[in-house]
Amino acid sequence: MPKTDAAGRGVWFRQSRFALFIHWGLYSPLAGVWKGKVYHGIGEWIQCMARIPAAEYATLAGQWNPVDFDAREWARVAREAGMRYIVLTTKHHDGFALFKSQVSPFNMVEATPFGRDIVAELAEACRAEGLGLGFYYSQTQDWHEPDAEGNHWDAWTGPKDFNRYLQNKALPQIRELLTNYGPVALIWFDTPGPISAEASKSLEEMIRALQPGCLINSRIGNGRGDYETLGDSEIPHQPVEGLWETIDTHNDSWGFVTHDLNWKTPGELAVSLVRVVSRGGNYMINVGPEGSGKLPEASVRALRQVGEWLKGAGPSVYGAGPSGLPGVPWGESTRSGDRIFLHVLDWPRDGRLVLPGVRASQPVQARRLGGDRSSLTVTPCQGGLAVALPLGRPEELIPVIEIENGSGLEISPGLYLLKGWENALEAYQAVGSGFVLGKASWMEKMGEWKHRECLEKWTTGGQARWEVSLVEPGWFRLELEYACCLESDQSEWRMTWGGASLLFPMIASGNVDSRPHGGPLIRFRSLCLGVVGFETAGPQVLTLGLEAGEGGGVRIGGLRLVPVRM
Ligand code: H79
Repeated sequence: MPKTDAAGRGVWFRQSRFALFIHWGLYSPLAGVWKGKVYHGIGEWIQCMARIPAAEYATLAGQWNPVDFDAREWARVAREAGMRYIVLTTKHHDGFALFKSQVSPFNMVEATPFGRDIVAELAEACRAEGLGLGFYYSQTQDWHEPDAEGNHWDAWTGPKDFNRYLQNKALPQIRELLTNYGPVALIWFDTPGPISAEASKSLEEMIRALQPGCLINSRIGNGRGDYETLGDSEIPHQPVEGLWETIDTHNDSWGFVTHDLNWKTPGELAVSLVRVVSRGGNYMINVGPEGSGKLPEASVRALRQVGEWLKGAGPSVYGAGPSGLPGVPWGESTRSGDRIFLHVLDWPRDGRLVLPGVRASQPVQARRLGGDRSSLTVTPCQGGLAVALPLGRPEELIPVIEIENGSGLEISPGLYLLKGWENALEAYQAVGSGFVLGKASWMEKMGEWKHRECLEKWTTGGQARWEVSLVEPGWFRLELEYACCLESDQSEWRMTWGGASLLFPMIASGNVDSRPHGGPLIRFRSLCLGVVGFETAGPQVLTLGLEAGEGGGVRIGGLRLVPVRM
């Protein structure tokens, strides 16, 4: 069910679009290492991965003195990145509170030599920098508390009573957070797990009573909350209704670990931001400050460059949403009021940017956003409109073209193939029977989720069709993106496209059903099916069907049509 924001709390949220998530806690100084052993999973899970008893873990607080902590610096980095709010882990699953709490002495002020209230300082810094302030609070898991969920390695004795933990710690601590630090933009819950409907309700009621304007994310559990948090790092293919966000992290871990250098580039961050906004959501990117409080240099550099880009590109992001234009292989598009923004991720080599399925009922005004503002020529072409661009790609993270009078465009929705570009046909765009549209989710290392929509649960005779419109004739190499379990190795499939009909065997892709830690591993790969020319522009159908063999272990991620010269 979409979160419709009937109460109107989400207006600022929709406008904001871009946020900073901060994971910082007792796990940060450990940086993924416990007693000399490196734990490869997400850093904030080290207590669980290393099965550190709660009492022993608690002694870390006595040694944590993060002398480089500077809330104002964190807030400044966020503001300069063009972000509009910050969400801090005030208490993660380990149960350690970064704020002064009467409820539990396991907190920054009482348990560390540092003795400062991190939340108070960040609240002050956010006010000074004009940012919204949000609090992550792990409501179900608390590995410090025998009554809460999550800690299955300590030999707690006595019956567990979740309600006792809820009444004695979670609710009173959230009350402190909503009472002591001024206006709170949002409370961010996580891993609802087995939380009962009554518990979710009591959390929500308390928040509403204390700060009626405070937003609540959907991980409060039981269908509650003002906005939907999608799966970690999950970006949907299509526009999603209502208020929602994608969360992501700058590398693979959330909390700081020394052995994770898999930083996303500034360009990749900007692309993810644009993809999320073009589907109607907010993008919240996480950084994990070091144990000392210092932000990783790579994160600061990357965020700064995104911020530079947003100085010009801001109107295409803040308050913007889906454009309604058909998908294109060269980029993404957003809309804000009457303005349509084209994010040119791949700059056309021939200087022709084709908008398929679009006709203009009046002259179209196009220019570069944040560029030299000179007009770009827009002309009708076969199957759509063409914007004439200079041959050289502007030096920006993502060049943006602005169309001022978007309401003058007549749009024919559909699935268009553009000559000369790598076109993707996604799973969700297929119609047919004998399969279901599902989602594969797995963790590659430990704790970092990967998601892929796919056509799965195939039965013999099942057939998926992609009905496309070819804008101009052209030659393509067809690649199949798929994952295949051993049991479906050599199952027989048929692909028909552009006059070709090809019977081929599926090849096991190396999935692993289950691993001791981290569940199954699903491996998508691509299989080249052949090179075929499409002779005529206009409607075309590509079909993929299971002819014989066991298809239950096959997941079809989609098709790619890679342009070739023949
Ligand atoms: O706060 C971040 C994560 O710590 C939290 N949500 C984001 C925002 C999160 N909670 N759970 N998970 C993410 C996924 C959990 C992965 C695990 Fe595991 C798989 C936990 C237990 C099995 C990997 C393997 C980590 C520990 C063992």
